[in-house]
Amino acid sequence: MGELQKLSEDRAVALLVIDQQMDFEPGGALPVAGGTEIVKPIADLMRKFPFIVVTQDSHPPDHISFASSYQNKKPYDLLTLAEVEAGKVSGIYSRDTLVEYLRAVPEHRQVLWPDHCVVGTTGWFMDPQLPLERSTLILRKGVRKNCDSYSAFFENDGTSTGLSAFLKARGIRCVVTVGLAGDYCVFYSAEDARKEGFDVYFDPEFTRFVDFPKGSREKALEILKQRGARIVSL
Ligand code: VGL
Ligand code: ZN
Repeated sequence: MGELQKLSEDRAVALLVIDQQMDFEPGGALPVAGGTEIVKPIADLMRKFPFIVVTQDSHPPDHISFASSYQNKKPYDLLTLAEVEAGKVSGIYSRDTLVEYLRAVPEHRQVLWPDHCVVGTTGWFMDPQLPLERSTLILRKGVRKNCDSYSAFFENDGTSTGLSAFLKARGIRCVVTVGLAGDYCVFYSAEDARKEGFDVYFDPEFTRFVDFPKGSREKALEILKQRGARIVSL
């Protein structure tokens, strides 16, 4: 029996479909190269697994992660704690708000993104080829204006989404992580799943990478390996 079949028949396994939304596919606001190629394979996985969590990146306009919320910032710039503390950043967020946020997030910095996945816009919708009716849970994340959320488990400031408890309450011990993007939301979700004690299967065939900053694809795979995720070909 193949590994995929074993996983899909194991009642302790959940498929996590991360942010397979139109804005992350080519033609969207934050396109991930090759993001369309994985839709059919993921749809097939969704027809095999009985327990599926789908996440949907869901931002209000003026989100803290949007470059457009700042003066003198453009998409893919970094926002750092040091420049905020030095008074070099202005925009719709107060210095106090930004300092508080950046103190709480990994590496005290935020990549600034093009506006994307604004609730209700075309790009926010899940790819229509996904059989969403099969989902056990559709989890919206990144909803708070003042905080980004890459991981399905914890927002970037550490606030829990409740997903870990949700899965554990239903006997899930293992997750298969797929979707977009492999070095952001899929990576952080897989990493947090390991931290929460889940077995993790990560198949690079079912994700695509932003690879920004350059090398983030390799870095993500390396960290996941170190954390004991299984990088496999299903
Ligand atoms: C994502 C950047 C910003 C993702 C979401 O789904 O990987 N990346 N928001
Ligand atoms: Zn986002």
